[in-house]
Amino acid sequence: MLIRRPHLRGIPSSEITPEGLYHNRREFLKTVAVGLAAAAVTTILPASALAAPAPEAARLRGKYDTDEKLTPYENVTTYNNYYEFGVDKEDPSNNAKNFKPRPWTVSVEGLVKKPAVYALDDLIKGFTMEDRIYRMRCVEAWSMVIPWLGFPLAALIKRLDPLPSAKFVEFKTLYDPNQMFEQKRPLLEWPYTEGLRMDETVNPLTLMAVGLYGKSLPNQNGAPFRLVVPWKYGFKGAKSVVKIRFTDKQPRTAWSVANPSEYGFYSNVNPEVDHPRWTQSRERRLGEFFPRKTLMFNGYGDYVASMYSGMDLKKYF
Ligand SMILES: Nc1nc2c(c(=O)[nH]1)N[C@H]1C(S)=C(S)[C@@H](COP(=O)(O)O)O[C@H]1N2
Ligand SMILES: [Mo]
Repeated sequence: MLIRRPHLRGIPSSEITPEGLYHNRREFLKTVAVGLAAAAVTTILPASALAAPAPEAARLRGKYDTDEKLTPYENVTTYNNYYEFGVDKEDPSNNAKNFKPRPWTVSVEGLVKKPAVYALDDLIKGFTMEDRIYRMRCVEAWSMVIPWLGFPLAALIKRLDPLPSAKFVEFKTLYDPNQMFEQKRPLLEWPYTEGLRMDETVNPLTLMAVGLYGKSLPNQNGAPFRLVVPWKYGFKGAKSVVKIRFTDKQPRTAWSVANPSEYGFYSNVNPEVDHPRWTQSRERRLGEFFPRKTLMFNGYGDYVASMYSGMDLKKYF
């Protein structure tokens, strides 16, 4: 199986390999090499990830990429929300080390013409992996810039062929309390569940990511397969997805079930709708001192605002 991956576009090598990260990258390459040899993975990790980054001159940022400075790999992979592995930011990187993202199956269910339990590699076979540099905004008012590696969810939706009656898609994370110890207590309704309206799933910004920084996803970032929706608060991006269900009803979602007055279904980044306990008008970019102004739809309004025209976004928050 061959997946073509364009080189990381527009990323100065100083950002790909920030000082102090060089070692990490070497460690990573070793891990990948070992993983490939040991498991004979029918790789979702493109062979090119093993090679050195492409020459500077060959890189161009794509239409959807932000040209803001990347958040260092170190921060992206050690400052995480993944409650299954602990509630502190550094917990997931420490506690997900032994998580097994292979072999992996995804159950496709509901109002769709091709329901089945798919091996992940079959599910995404032939899709071109793209680098997409997105601003990501957490509901807790911090943000990062992450170079994701993935493919538009629209491609998968098309492949699975939903019935006309399907209006929403639900995504569920793995439920495995033996690997995910926090699932032994009722922190959230497990498994972690998220959902999108059908038009949101096929918006060209919406990705299923299998990697970041040109490498396969670290466990703490949702290996092997997670949702990325850059105009919404980070919690919409369900990690380690094992179930995709097409439905005619708006799905229950983990955070709105936990606290419906604080977290809605839409969760579009909106500086004008404050969280009941803090402002959403500002954010702290990881690695920066002064707060930034939060942008409507996290700055992606040109691509997404029309999906919500006529909706009262204070009501549908
Ligand atoms: N299964 C699962 N997915 C999850 C979460 C979680 O706790 N469990 N946290 C969410 C939140 S609040 C954020 S901000 C993003 C963080 O993604 P990152 O750690 O890759 O930056 O993951 C989201 N996806
Ligand atoms: Mo978040």
